[in-house]
Amino acid sequence: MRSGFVSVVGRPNVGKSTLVNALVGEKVAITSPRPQTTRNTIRGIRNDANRQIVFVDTPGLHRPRTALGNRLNRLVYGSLEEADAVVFVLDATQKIGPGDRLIAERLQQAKATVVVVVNKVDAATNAEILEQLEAAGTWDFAAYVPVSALERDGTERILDEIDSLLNEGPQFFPTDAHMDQPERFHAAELIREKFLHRLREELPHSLAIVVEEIESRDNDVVYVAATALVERKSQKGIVIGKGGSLLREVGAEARADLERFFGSPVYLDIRVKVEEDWQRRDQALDRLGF
Ligand SMILES: Nc1nc2c(ncn2[C@@H]2O[C@H](COP(=O)(O)OP(=O)(O)OP(=O)(O)O)[C@@H](O)[C@H]2O)c(=O)[nH]1
Ligand SMILES: [Mg+2]
Repeated sequence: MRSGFVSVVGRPNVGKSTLVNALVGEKVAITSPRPQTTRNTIRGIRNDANRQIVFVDTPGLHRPRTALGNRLNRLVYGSLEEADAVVFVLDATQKIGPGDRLIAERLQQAKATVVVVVNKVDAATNAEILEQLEAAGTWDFAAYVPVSALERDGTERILDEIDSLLNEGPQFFPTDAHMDQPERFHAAELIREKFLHRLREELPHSLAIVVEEIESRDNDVVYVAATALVERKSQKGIVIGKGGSLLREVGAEARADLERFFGSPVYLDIRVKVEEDWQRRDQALDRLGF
C-alpha cells in the first residue's frame, strides 16, 4: 500500500479547508468567508484501492496578534515536520503578498516536496491566473496546479501530483474513516461554522464553541449540549440576537448538519457565556484545548 501525510498550508481564507473537503470527498473541515476559520489541524483521510492519503488542513498563517494566533502558527509549522508532501494554496483573486512570500520562504527550507495550488480560478480572469502562476513560478517548487476547490475543478491533477510523491507505507487509519477528530470536536465545529456565516467583523474571532455533552436518548434522539463562549458582555447580545433570533437560526442550521453527521434526530441546546479575553489568556486556551 502507498500512503502519506500531506499538509495543506497558506494564508487565511485562500480556500484550504474547501480544498481538503474536495480532495477527501467528504466535509471534514468547516469553511467560511471569515479569515481564520480553521483553528486546529484537521486530518481528512482519502482512501483508494491500495492508497491512503491523510490530508492535514491547517489554520491560515498570519501575523499573530494574540496568544491563540501564536499557537496556531506554531501548529502549522509543526505539521510540516510529519508531512511527506505539502500543498501550498494561493488565492488567484488576490495578488501574491508578503504573507505568501514569507510562507514560501519557510517552505523552501522544509524537506517535504511542495505542490503549489492556485485556487479560486472560477472567480479570476485568465490573465490573473497566468500572472499568479508566473509570479509563483519564481519559487521553483515541484508543481503548479490551477484549481477551483469550490467547483471541484482541477483537483484530480493535485491527486496525480501527490500520487507521484507517495512511497510504500502503512495504512494509518481504517479504510472507512474520513476523519480522526472526536465527535465532540466535529460537532462543535459544525455549530461554529453556522455562527461564522452570520457574524461580522471581530466577533467571529471572539467566538469559541464547546460541546459538553452528546447523549443518545429514547427514540434514537441524540442530545447535544453546547456552550458558545464570547469575550465580552456586549457580544453576548449579538450572538443571541433580537428576541433570540440569531441563536434560533444558527441552532436550526447546525441541527440539520448534526443530524446528517449522527444519522439520527438531534436535540440541540446552545447556551451563551462570557469568558473574558479567552484568545489572549494561555490558561483559557489550555482549557479550551488549543
Ligand atoms: N470562488 C471560490 N471561492 C472559494 C473557492 N474555494 C474556497 N472559496 C471560498 O473562500 C472562502 C474561504 O474558504 P475556506 O476553505 O474556509 O478558506 P481557508 O483557507 O480554509 O481559511 P482559514 O481556515 O480561515 O485559513 C469561503 O467563502 C469559500 O467558499 C473557490 O475555488 N472558488
Ligand atoms: Mg480553513
